[in-house]
Amino acid sequence: MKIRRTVAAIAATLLPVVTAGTGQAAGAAAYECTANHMCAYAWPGGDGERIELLFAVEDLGTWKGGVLNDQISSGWNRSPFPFCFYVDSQYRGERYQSAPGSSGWFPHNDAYSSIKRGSC
Ligand SMILES: [Ca+2]
Repeated sequence: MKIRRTVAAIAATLLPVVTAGTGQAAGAAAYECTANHMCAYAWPGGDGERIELLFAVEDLGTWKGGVLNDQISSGWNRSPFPFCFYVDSQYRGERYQSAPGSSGWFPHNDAYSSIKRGSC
């Protein structure tokens, strides 16, 4: 009896760990990005609405009803090229260059309106 109680206690202890593991799996889904693309996300940490680019978008206001216009907070550049993010459409305004292979938080949070492959 004493042994069975111990096993039950361990099982109860492990249960929250399993739940946490499920949470980690959801976290691992963040930063989804097709190889060789520049991916940008609405939320920090590579989560939320995502755009995957090979070259450019001149006005995020016209992409998917503007769902990512002035919304991008993070990205993952899986391409071999730098990408330039602009706070205004038509590749104007303040800018941020995402280096090949880099990922993480972007400055100008919730401001980007156009993106183009190449150095800023
Ligand atoms: Ca903007």
